[in-house]
Amino acid sequence: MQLYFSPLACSMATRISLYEAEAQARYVEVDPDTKHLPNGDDYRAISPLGLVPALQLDDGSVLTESAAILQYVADRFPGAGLVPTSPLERTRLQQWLSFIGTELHKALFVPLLGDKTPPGAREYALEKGGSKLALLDTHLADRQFLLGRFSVADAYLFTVLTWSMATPVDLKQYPALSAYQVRLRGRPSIARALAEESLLYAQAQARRRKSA
Ligand SMILES: N[C@@H](CCC(=O)N[C@@H](CS)C(=O)NCC(=O)O)C(=O)O
Repeated sequence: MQLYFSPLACSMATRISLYEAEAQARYVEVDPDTKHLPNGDDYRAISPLGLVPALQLDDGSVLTESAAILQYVADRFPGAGLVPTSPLERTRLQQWLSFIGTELHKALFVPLLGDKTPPGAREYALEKGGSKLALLDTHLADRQFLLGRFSVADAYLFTVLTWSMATPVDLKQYPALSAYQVRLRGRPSIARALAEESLLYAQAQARRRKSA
């Protein structure tokens, strides 16, 4: 299988999950501005919206949407225990994946990170986002992970939280969430993904500066 990703984007959650599962996979970088692949092909021929992640399976079929891809990876490698087995806990996992994808990724971080965000939208997102971060902080006050053990939802939450450093979101206001971030950073799959993607991000930025 082949993961289409951009460095430090939400696709990093799938990379972390693939590392957790010790899965064999290829990683293909997508330029988020041009939508080009390293071989010059247009990524939109693979995934029409040009968004990462996309996971191409060995039969050529393509999966999109983080919540779906993450669960596919977890189901494909059940030995890694990346999703709960009971129906109720599996639904809780989906609850968290939806929460992270909608309330945090799209509603909070996209307006804060966007360079074309309309005036006032950043402040609105930041104000609305406070209660979402506070909810997570309360939930994590007496837990190591979102569920009883590490799951693909933690891979996604960790990825989204890394974006806070480029925004006015101050995680220090949320001690349990901050501690969670620090704790997860020490996990081998996460440390490896973060180091690799930080380097690729810096290289992509240098290429962008050179061509500007
Ligand atoms: N709903 C999609 C959203 C994916 C998404 O927004 N990806 C971002 C990176 S985190 C992207 O590719 N942005 C490039 C763009 O907006 O052109 C998912 O959950 O996978």
